[in-house]
Amino acid sequence: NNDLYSELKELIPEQQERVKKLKKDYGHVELGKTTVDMVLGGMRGMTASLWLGSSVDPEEGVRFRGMSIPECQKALPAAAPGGEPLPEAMLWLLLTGKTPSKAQVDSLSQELRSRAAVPDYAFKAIDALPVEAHAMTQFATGVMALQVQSEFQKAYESGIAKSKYWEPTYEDCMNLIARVPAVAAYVYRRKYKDGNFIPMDDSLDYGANYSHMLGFDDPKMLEFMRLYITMHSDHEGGNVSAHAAHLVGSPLSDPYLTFVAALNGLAGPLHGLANQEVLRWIRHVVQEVGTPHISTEQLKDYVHKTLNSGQVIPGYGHGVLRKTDPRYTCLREFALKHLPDDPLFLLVSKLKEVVPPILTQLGKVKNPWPNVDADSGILFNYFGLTEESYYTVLFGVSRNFGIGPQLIWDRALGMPLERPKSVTLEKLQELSAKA
Ligand code: FCX
Repeated sequence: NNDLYSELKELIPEQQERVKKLKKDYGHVELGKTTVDMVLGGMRGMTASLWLGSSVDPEEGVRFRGMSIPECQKALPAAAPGGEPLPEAMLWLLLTGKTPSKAQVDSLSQELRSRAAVPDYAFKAIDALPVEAHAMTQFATGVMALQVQSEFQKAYESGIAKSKYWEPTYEDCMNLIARVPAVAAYVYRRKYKDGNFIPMDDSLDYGANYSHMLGFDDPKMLEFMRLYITMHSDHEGGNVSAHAAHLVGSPLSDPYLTFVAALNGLAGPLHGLANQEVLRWIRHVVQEVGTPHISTEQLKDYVHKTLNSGQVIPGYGHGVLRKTDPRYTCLREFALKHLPDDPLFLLVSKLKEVVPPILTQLGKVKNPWPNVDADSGILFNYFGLTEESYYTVLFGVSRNFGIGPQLIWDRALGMPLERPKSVTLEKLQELSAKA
């Protein structure tokens, strides 16, 4: 099958059986205990939900459908042989668990282009906001307006059977993925380029088209955008954006409502907004010292100064990872290949030596190593996308690739409404006293 829908339709019955059997035969199996630490510590380490597309090992990092980042870079089709993986290929992999052929990826590119038309009222909804509104606010508003076209909502209103939920969900997810770049590019051009908009180019793949609509056509930037979207697509189900999507999708909120929930979580500075914060932090250092050629001692001083003022060092630390994020390493390798002498790249390289020992000395940071947000902004900045307050929108466009497939599977597998138990402080003390 070159067509993703047909491929998926074939896979669903087998997976439905698998889940049914697990529930029937092994529903009682314990996966771990819930401790007071988990309740007070943001549910760290609590295995609590199903996520098909990817999983994160604390030491090794993410695997997409069992494949490491280098394996994906090798196996997934690229725009030109030997190039970076196409985001469409990652979408196919996340949804089906299979590595697509180039023909399948091309067909998906074509399908997404054919779904890409954005209704004018979505742009008007953005226009209703002041230009100074944060890029994420403008983006989420535009995406929210796209919800008017939800196929799932229409189908539910006309009484669709539960067994068919996944079909309009698929339609919505594909439409949403197809339409989001034009909305995101509109925000960029409106906010930073005087509303000088650039239409989609029908000859380009997904990542290249997004870059083109933003106003960047350098072939290296197109490759970087493909890699960036692929790498940021998914990071298992527990991170704030994926978890928010999973929760909000669970009462059958349609994919648009679900994706906006994810974006709002992503806009938090401890999650996706960290990519903006990293560049902002670096710019402050450069401004203060007066040059990007900063000595190790000066850098150490600035790190201490940030920590002493009660702030975090953005781009470092993680809720699950305990080693350097392989997504960081992958983007760094791209930078080493294409911009080894860029002064800001040299600065973040120095930072990666300076920060971990200082964070380790604090004695409380579980992971002092760089995360995915530590170097992505440097690359965009190098290619001319210098407006850091836009960076989280780029992350958002890419997160759609992981969230959409999971939502389709949630509907196909008939996953229920999420409703975990909470506890009062009195009850927590009472239970603790008994233990
Ligand atoms: N700088 C300073 N302090 C840090 C730190 C950092 N980079 N990372 C962790 N800490 C501190 C925490 O603030 C916490 O302090 P507290 O006990 O006084 O409240 C302590 O160390 C223990 O936190 P830890 O268990 O290691 O980390 P958490 O799982 O609670 O939080 C995040 C993980 C990512 C939120 C944390 O490391 C952080 O704030 N990092 C900086 C922001 C960032 O880069 N976020 C992006 C993460 C990710 F890649 C993404 O989602 O995009």
